[in-house]
Amino acid sequence: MTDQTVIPARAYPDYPAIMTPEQLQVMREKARSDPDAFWLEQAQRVHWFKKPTQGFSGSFEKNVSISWFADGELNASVCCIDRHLTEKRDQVALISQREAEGRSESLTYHDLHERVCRLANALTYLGVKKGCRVAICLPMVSEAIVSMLACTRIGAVHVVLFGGFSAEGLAERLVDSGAVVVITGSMAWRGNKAVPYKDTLDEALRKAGEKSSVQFMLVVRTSDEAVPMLPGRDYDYHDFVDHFEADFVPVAMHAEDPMFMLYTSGSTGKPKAIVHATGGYMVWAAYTMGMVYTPRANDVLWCTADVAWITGHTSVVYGPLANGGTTMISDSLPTSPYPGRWFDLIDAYKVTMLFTAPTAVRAMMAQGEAVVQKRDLSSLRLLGIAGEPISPDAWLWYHDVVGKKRCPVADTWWQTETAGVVLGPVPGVQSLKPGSATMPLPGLEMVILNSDGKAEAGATAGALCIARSWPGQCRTIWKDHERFRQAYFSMAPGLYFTGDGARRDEDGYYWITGRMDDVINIAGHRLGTAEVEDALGEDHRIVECAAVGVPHSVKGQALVVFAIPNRTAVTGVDEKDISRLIVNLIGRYAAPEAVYLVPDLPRTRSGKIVRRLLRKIASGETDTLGDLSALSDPSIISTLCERVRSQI
Ligand code: 6R9
Repeated sequence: MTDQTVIPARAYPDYPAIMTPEQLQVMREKARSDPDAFWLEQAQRVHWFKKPTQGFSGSFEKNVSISWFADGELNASVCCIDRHLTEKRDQVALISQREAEGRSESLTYHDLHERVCRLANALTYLGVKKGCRVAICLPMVSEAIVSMLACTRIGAVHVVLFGGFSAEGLAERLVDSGAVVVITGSMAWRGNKAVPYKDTLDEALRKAGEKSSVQFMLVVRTSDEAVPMLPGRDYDYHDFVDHFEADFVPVAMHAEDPMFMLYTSGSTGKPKAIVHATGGYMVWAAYTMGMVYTPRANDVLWCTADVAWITGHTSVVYGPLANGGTTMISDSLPTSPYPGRWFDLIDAYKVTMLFTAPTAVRAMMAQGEAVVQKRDLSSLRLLGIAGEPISPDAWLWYHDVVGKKRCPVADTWWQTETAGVVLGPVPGVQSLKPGSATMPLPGLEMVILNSDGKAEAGATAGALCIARSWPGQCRTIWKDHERFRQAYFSMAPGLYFTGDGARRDEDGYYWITGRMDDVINIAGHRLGTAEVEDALGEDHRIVECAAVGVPHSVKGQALVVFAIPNRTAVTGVDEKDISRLIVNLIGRYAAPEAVYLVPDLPRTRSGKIVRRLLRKIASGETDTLGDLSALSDPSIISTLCERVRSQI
């Protein structure tokens, strides 16, 4: 680990830092000594119909109850649109670049207001009221963002569903959430693959049958081909919505009224819907994005996350718009239709802040430096990262090659459950360490429990927990508060357990070591799969790798490694080299049972490696792989199975 590399904040003299290090320290101290006063002050970042006078109430103990700004009233769409209408009416709020259609669309705050109001009227006409759930299953088109905001204008709870879910997966979520309306598209292109949104939803609704509460479906026409519409249930989005009035009086929401739910995976297979509350979420989106991404005049923030993820909610929609920024969406891929596509889009749209996942950085790295050097990336001023650990190597590549050492890299650690950034730098204010998500934003009290369950101050390692509630904390799991309590509050009394392991160094910087549930035990030696991956990640000959534990008759568990070799490296790497590297960097006990060189790894569309599948493939349990439809490229599975079979 290269904790020794420190890039001082003064390395970016031109970066418009929002405060001095001393001011940041004052904020931290204030948040610590008087949290309620601190958060009530931060709450002023959003527009309230009725300003709150209460901060936090509740407890992490017993049944767990969490409430913030309880006497406040607001509407999220007003925080994101109406409050900017006087000063920024003609400023672009949303750029939607449509690779599939070869065109883009820019909506000003005024346009966005009109579109959101029309849809709010249309949904109301269909019977949607405050508290109703509305499912949104759309590709990256402007209607996705308009739909989310229109729900919040009515007070309906949006449930954004990933378009890559199978019909089975969608049916389960539609039934569980009790959605009454679905907003979808006819289809989408992902690279050169067609994704049939409407067909899959039709099938999902057939499967759900009586158990579904869906009465209407609005279909955005995303291709020229006609899709079958069910009379009385299905409406063409624009034919229907565009006739409604472009004004809608926003519904005043209590701060604790639910704003949206988002399905995420836990340690069990059953998906869980994380519930976020209106007031706390909006303050959190405005605060975290205001601290880390800080939109200024003429800034364009392009967060490449799919809208069906928490990053898509907070970093694409609510964070940038609450701060009056310009947000960009795109249905492009970094390597398709040609390597370097994203760099051309950055130049074409003068993107100033690029926020992506480490997996995309690694994909760019694999294309080689020459692809970047050919492009003009001078519009960029900040680079962001979230979603998974990034190796110091990849971090430095992003920083040096894409950012030309001019742009700070903000590695931000957060979760669906935290709603926004928890660990991350205030750019230009804090020194950066490649591979570290820096430290908590003011107001977050992190605790690391070591293997004895003790919380030590200073340098330590163990289970990453949060000691005190923060406004963006999720309130419950939909219809299963007990599961919520069990999953997050049962490990240590009075602490929220993140599920992640972390190390804190002498300077107070945090290094995420990966999910605690991915720890394997080889003959009594505990080994983090992330430890192995970090070790290999430092070798230039390996683009990316995943380590998993498989059952072993003698040692209990054994390590298996899947690695993507870097074809652009000067020297190659083979299986034996990889074993040797691990033994040398970690120890003999970590010597892998098998190493497979592979062209790619199974990933979700948000880029996370699906280790569950790798474990099964590595242990030869290939007939129980389950549903593969949420993978970004399911065809990789047969390649991996073949590779494993041929090496046995
Ligand atoms: C925002 C998001 C949450 C899990 C989280 C952790 C991993 C997220 C990270 C990171 C290392 C970072 N994670 N950010 N690991 N460094 N900067 O991704 O939410 O989809 O809920 O995933 O992702 O393991 O617990 P979500």
